[in-house]
Amino acid sequence: MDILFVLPGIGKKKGEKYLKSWLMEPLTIAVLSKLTPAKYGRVFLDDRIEIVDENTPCDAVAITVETYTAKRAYELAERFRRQGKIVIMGGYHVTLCPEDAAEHADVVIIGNAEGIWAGVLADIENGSFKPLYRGETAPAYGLPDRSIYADKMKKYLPVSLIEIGRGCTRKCEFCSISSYYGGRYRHRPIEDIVAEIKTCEHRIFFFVDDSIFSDKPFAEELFTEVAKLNITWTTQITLDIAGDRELLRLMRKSGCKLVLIGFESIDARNLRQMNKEWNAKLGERDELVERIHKAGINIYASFVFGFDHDREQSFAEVLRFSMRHKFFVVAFNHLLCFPGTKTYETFKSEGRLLHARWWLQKDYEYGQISFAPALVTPGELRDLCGRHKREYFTLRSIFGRLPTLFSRTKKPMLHLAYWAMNLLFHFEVDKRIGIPVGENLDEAKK
Ligand code: B12
Ligand code: SF4
Repeated sequence: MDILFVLPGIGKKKGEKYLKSWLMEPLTIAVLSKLTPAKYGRVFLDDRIEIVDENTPCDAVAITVETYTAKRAYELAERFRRQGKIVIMGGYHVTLCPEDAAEHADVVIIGNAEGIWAGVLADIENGSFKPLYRGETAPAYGLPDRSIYADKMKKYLPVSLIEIGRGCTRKCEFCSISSYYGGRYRHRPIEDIVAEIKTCEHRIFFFVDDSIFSDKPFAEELFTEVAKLNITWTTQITLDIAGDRELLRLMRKSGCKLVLIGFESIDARNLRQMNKEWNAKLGERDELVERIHKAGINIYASFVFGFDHDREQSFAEVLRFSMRHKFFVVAFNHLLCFPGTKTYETFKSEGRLLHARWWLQKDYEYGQISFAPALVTPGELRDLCGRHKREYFTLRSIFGRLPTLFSRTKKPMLHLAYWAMNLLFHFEVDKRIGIPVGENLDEAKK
């Protein structure tokens, strides 16, 4: 039996290439390939960079689905089903909204693939498969099979993606990770992680955890081991790490040069609404940020706008806060009401969703607001995000932040990363807006 793995893209503007800053190696596919018994044939098509042809020889098609890629995934699924292929779907969107995917898949997988994937394939081979399987939430184990996309490696950003653990112990209401993993964090054995790091082609690593400090004693041990490998790495953390100076020191020593922090908002009322008020209670925000910078770690600051106390003024305040701290880069995104989250249910019950299944809406575009914000219109929210993002990434702002970068680090590699990321964001801010989410298949083939 032959399996075709597919990673759907979200779409492209006519005549333009897929966003460079999103072209990371598809770790999900490497993990699934590793879990696939050796007796099955396997191929991988990456919809972001190549044509996904429904005539590709195979018996079953395994598609990974996020909310943004759901429409595109369903279009592809229908094409494969017309060719008589069995379509299997899994991933965040499928787990959090299985009834949506069930309309387009023969087999729906809820949760992690570890522990069930080989059994699902055996059932398909025997013709006795069920429409739905439920995997336990589990950490990854062993080494992912990156040979499945070795031929495409040059097209991806030169960064190796590694999983340390899965989940997060916090329960922010808008967050898919919190809904998927139910407030639990489970990590891999350190030996696995170290062994994997040693096999990777690139020496810059993105540990894809959403909150790497969910288990502090483990994080300490991990950083001590990683320090021996002489690598550079980045990850996503919560601001509370700044409360632990020793952990910060270990982290820096082990090669961490940049962290993404989800500040989300600087308004305590918004943080309360999303159940992230602990982010404000941690102490003086400015002081915590300074501590991270003083430890020699740069910050990719991420904000989400559209909660009930956001008005035009809030954008200016966040921009000022970001400029004051001279963050390496920032993200000013609008709130996304992902299905399966508490925020989605609340907005739905308040009648504030503009479309219940906005991700399938015809002509839905990246940047389009799918709910009614309280103090601005959906159009204003979209424009304010764009305008303030553009402002942070003007050449004047990029140059203006340079002296601070020099005072924080002399490392040429970080200066290179600063220019690469800031220029990429400078040129791609507007390119993102208006990307069709789930483009027409015929358009995609042109
Ligand atoms: C790296 C990353 C990115 C990268 C690259 C993404 C890529 N697809 O290569 C970049 C930076 C470009 C990115 C962009 C975005 N991302 Co992102 N990203 C991640 C991140 C941190 C890691 C993904 C990963 O490799 N995980 C490791 C793999 C092994 O885990 P997994 O995918 O869950 O797979 C397991 C199971 O889910 C299941 N499974 C998954 N697929 C399938 C398929 C089958 C057939 C089966 C059987 C099982 C199965 O089995 C696997 C093993 O157990 C995740 C968070 C996370 N920790 O996972 C967010 C995450 C996927 N991103 C998210 C979001 C929202 C976005 C953006 C929309 C952000 C934005 N506002 O612009 C964009 C959309 C881009 C797009 N999809 O085209 C959300 C998705 C939520 C949702 N409901 O869909 C996540 C979950 C983050 C979050 N905190 O909510 N992202
Ligand atoms: S801390 Fe981050 S990953 Fe954890 S639930 Fe909150 S937003 Fe999600």
